[in-house]
Amino acid sequence: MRVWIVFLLCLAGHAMAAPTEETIEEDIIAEEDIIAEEDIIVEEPVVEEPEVGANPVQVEVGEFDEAIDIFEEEQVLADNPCLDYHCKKGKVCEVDDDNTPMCVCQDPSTCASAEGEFEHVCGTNNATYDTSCHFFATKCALEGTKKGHKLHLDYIGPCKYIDACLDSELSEFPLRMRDWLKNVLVTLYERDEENNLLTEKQKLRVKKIFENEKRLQAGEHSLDLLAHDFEKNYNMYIFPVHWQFGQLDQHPVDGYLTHSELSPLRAPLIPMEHCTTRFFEECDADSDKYIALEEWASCFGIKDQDVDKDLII
Ligand SMILES: *[C@@H]1O[C@H](CO)[C@@H](O)[C@H](O)[C@H]1NC(C)=O
Ligand SMILES: [Ca+2]
Ligand SMILES: [Ca+2]
Repeated sequence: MRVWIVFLLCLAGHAMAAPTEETIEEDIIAEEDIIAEEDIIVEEPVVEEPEVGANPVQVEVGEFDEAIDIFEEEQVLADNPCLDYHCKKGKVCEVDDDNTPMCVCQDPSTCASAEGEFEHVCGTNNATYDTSCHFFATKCALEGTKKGHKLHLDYIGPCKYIDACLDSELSEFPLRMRDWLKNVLVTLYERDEENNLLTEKQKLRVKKIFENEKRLQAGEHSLDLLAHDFEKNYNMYIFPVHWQFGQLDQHPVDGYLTHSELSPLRAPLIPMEHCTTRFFEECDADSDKYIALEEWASCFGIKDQDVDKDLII
């Protein structure tokens, strides 16, 4: 159960680091890249692989470092057109002969080397990369090829043997996940006095859950109790399941989760919960590689008539 608490912190950290202007800007540029590189045939838009495995500590340190870099560069290279030009992960900015900035694939050898195993990542090709920088630089070099299209960041940490997920174990997964999602939201609600992690509408919904005395408190619960609570307090789970979907459905906001969009949730979880991969695979009931809101809700036991797109915004 400790796993879920650690995970809670990870996600809370991610949510707090959430949608910044920078991310939006990166997306716009990512789209420009696609237009500029029309000669490369891609079957679907190349989307930004979101930051994975961010915990509150890493996020703070990382942002601090970046702030210092920018400050120093501003003084030295005030007229460098790359300064305010953001490239998506795996690319870096370079200027061409006309001093126009453009994004090119980063040479993996320019990535900072890992400070420990915890920085390694495992690709869907079951190859370990030193850091996510190495992974995205390598993926960039394969852009436009079938191999590159299929390659995704699978999970945080070096590749390892992962036990097969048994049917009985698979059925336990949504029980715990649902309970966890509800607790993440309540925790955000409790912390969210002024920093607006939740919108007013969302707060009202979570307030109802928070103030419900019958609510199962966060902590270790037997699977029987979790199952019983879901049956008895089913309504309390509807919003948390929708909310998580909305958190992930960002690139683009279209009611479908791609592999990349799911990554912030999957990647830290897989090494700890061996049913993660199978759960999300089966969640894509029609096997079109996207998890639609209806598919997502149904994986978590939400009835069809309670699936509501308006709950997400
Ligand atoms: C992936 O690589 C790890 C470590 O090299 C190995 O133990 C594991 O069996 C591999 N998994 C698969 C599915 O090949
Ligand atoms: Ca989407
Ligand atoms: Ca699907």
